[in-house]
Amino acid sequence: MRIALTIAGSDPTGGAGLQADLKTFKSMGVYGVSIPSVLTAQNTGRVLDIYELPSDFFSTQLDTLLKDIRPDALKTGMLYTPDIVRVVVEKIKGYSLKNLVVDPVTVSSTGVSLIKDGIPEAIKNYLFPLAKVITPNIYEASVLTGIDIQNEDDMKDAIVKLRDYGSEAVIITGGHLHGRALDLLFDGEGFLSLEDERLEGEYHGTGCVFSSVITACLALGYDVKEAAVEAKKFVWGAMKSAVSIGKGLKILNI
Ligand code: PXL
Repeated sequence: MRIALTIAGSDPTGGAGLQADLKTFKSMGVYGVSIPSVLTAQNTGRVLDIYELPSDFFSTQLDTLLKDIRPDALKTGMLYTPDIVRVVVEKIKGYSLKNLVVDPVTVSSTGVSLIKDGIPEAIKNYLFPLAKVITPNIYEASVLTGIDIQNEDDMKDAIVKLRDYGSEAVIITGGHLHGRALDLLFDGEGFLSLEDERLEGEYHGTGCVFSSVITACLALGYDVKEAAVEAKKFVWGAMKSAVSIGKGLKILNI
């Protein structure tokens, strides 16, 4: 059985974060293991509070798991503090982990910041160079590059700049681009545009689920292009059948 690891924040609704990642791995036929980076108090309407784990305990969680289990692929989601990023980088190098997917989470779907000072720089400088693929959305790509992305040309400028930070490939998910649902992949050789019918409305957890499908696909031996096609299809289907389980945002049906 192929194994995928997620290192991410806990989201009790199961719509995003570590819980959504595990469900997605399961749907993809991959065995999921998980390390929480932070705990959030949240429901479908809001993130109320964030609890940081001491970084030495976070480190112990990773050592304990990785001395026993070797994941075929892994992803990072909400890392929250530069200290957590430092530990993640140390473990990826120390255990020679391959097939890293970095979802550079910055803000919740309900508009709350999910990062502390120094996170964009820490992720960019230390984590991206270890990644097979990074999966920012339009907003995250804008924050990380300083390019105000308004259209496909801006997306192309940003994606080239993002790849210069050191990952093998970049996928910008464009669900938040005006009026279009365009994802763009760049692997240094060429661009691949993936466009689907846009589904209106706000959904919780699309970025987490997208990057989890990519991670599961890498664990299964797909290349990045095949993984991107699969992820787009999976997220679209899960959005189409999204459910309202609370009073706030719809949750993807995974
Ligand atoms: O969707 C980004 C995200 C990632 N990780 C956690 C979250 C959220 C959004 O709320 O709660 C834990």
